Amino acid sequence: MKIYIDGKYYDRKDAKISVFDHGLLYGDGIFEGIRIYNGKVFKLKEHIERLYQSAKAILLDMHMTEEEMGNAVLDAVNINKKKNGYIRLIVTRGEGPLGIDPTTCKKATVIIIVSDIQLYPDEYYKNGIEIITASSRRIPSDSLDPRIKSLNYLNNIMAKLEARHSGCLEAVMLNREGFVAECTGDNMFIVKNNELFTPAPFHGALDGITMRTVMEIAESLGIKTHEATLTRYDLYNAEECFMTGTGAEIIPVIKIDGRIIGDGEPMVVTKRLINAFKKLIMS
Ligand code: PXG
Repeated sequence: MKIYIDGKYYDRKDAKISVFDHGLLYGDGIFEGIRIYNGKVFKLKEHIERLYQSAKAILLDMHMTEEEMGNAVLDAVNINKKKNGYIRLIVTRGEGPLGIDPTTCKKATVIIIVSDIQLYPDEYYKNGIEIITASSRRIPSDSLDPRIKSLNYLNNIMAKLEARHSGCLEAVMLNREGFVAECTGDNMFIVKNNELFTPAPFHGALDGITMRTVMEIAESLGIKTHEATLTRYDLYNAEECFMTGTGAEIIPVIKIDGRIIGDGEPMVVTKRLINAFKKLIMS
């Protein structure tokens, strides 16, 4: 495995960054998780665009054009000879003195790891997954816009811990008002009257690339989609529920806080979307 750091490639054991990097010291940085399917980088343009929008929002000087960044990602994939896998693209504020002030950092650090990912075991894709609602809430959007894919995941990690302590693999997070935001690393969808509903980003959800892809697929299948305001009641009474993300892809949810969703097994709309998604990524 060859890891890209600031224009050079290193073996895994030599791929190291400074302990004075503000990405480590303060979580000051942004990232993207991207898939490689069948020799192609999936939705590269969308991921690069989101990365640069995150950078703009946190006033991070990228010192590379979007095109150069995209080419660096493609180069890293080629050097690692990966046909199917997962790319972690990270940009930190860079090295600087101790002290939170980001203006003291000289140059952003760019890291590209080309590896593999499987977030959930296969059986969960077939049979569905049980999740809980976490008591840890999403950071309010007026404090940190959820569309920024930042290196600050501690509140999601707290929710993930709650899930693990209840014997589940994932948790739904609510926003400060108690509306459904998203899961710790996935967007959330419900099906009601054969239409799709997902919380709007301003409720505290990342503007997910898989979420947008699923909405496009659904529309092409004649399934109406809505960005909506959802409560736990809506989740419990949904006909179907599933999560989406680059890591998770589409995973059916069959139980939430002990309530069985629909028939308690992956159902027709979710299955149709999973099949169409599989076709798309293999095309
Ligand atoms: N919400 C959050 C908080 C995320 O971190 C998503 C939604 C789904 O967005 P995309 O654009 O990927 O459809 C994410 C993405 C990991 C991992 O290593 C996490 C994500 C993606 C890939 C890997 O846990 N989360």
